[in-house]
Amino acid sequence: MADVFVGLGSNLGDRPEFLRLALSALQNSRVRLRQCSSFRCTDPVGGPKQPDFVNAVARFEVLSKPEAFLYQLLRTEASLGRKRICVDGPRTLDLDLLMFGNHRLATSFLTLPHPRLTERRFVLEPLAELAPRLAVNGKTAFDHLQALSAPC
Ligand code: PH2
Ligand code: MG
Ligand code: MG
Repeated sequence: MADVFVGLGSNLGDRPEFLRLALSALQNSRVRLRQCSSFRCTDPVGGPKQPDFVNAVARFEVLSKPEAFLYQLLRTEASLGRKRICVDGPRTLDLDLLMFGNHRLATSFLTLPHPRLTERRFVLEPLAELAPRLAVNGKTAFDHLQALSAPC
């Protein structure tokens, strides 16, 4: 049973409802939702000019392998109207696999921990809300968040 963190984001349509639908669609005999952070409205980072996002992070217990769980995330995005039109563009639903237990992977399909996790406040804030002491690349989620806030 792996302790798994997923980043959720939406900036089209009924944004909180897409997040709620995703949380419920992901649960099955191999995937159990343990916790979800609060939903935050965030300014878009990168990509074209686009609407604000609603972001959250959820924690699951997962019996599947990491690649199988990533396929499940991609299928859930597609089933809730995700269209891949441009990089970092607007979307009904984005589900990013942030951490899968202590797995470290770098393949063309999947990198763990998620390579941009520690750069993104819209991910680190809800992650640190759920698990401030979670170790990510040798530092806690809380410390990564503090480092983002520190003046240079
Ligand atoms: N996702 C992106 C690009 N930019 N900005 C915010 N605020 N929230 C996101 O989820 C987000 C983004 C690509 O996945
Ligand atoms: Mg994303
Ligand atoms: Mg994504």
